[in-house]
Amino acid sequence: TIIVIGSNGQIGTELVSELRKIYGDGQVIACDIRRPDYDIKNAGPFEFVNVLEKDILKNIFQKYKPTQVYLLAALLSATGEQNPKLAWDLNMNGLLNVLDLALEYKTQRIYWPSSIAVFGPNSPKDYTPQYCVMDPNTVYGISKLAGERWCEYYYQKYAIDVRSIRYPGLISWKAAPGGGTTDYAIHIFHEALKKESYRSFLSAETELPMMYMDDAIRGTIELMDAPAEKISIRSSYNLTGMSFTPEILAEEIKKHIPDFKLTYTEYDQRQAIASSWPRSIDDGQARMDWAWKPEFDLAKMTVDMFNNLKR
Ligand code: VAH
Repeated sequence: TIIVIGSNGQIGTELVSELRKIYGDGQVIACDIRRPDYDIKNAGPFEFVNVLEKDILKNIFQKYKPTQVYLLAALLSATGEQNPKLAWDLNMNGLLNVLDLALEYKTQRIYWPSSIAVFGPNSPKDYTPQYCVMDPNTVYGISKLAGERWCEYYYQKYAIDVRSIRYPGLISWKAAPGGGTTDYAIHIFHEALKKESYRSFLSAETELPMMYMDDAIRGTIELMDAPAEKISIRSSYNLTGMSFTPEILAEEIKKHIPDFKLTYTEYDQRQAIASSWPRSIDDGQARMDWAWKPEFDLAKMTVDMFNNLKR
């Protein structure tokens, strides 16, 4: 069996349904602190799990003896800054609880997401490499950088097969985003359809690495399916789909909604977070090790978003 902790989140929702298509509903246990808000009659097995309650988590490992564990539960960049100690506690101790139990129950593979948030003001901004200066200045970024170090430590010390991807901003239409700095790129599509306008909390020229969720889910599963000997990175793989600014995204949206108007809010604290992150990412190592290749560019993503949101 496979357990997905944080199954209700933006990534978890789609990862659970994709894994269930591959392994069967009964083999994928969705775990979260609350039930999914979509209709749960046709959902597969669900367990209430708070990743900080190690005894409850241990019962889940004992009950299912999972072959794979995906730990997606976390506070993201913007919400993390509102609640720094909870963000550190959840993001860090949640990971350590899972790593310890995975070791105890000999889980074959563990997946834990990192983020481009591990890079900071002094990291190279363009085509940020796999290895470079990393001085994250959000609690979320600090916890993801420390988490990468723990993953590599457990791999080297205990040969635990933990794998990770530094996700860029992820855009999707199925589940709501989780309070990140890149969420503007999701809200803009909903607002464009509702009122042909959007007020962006990031400035016009704020370029960020982004990826369509279809690519992120496929990339995650391709990484997890790759033979262990192909994996040369045990901290976390750089991965990206594209980079764009709010202005560039608005131009693409106007190809579908010609009267769309993009305006900008007063200064928002998420601007400082976005300005500390790279403009683009070099994901050459993932391309070399496990043949990573994105399939959605900005035009194709925009078409797919509108096709699905307009239904
Ligand atoms: C966030 N969506 O904004 C997440 C992600 C790189 C961005 O980590 O916090």
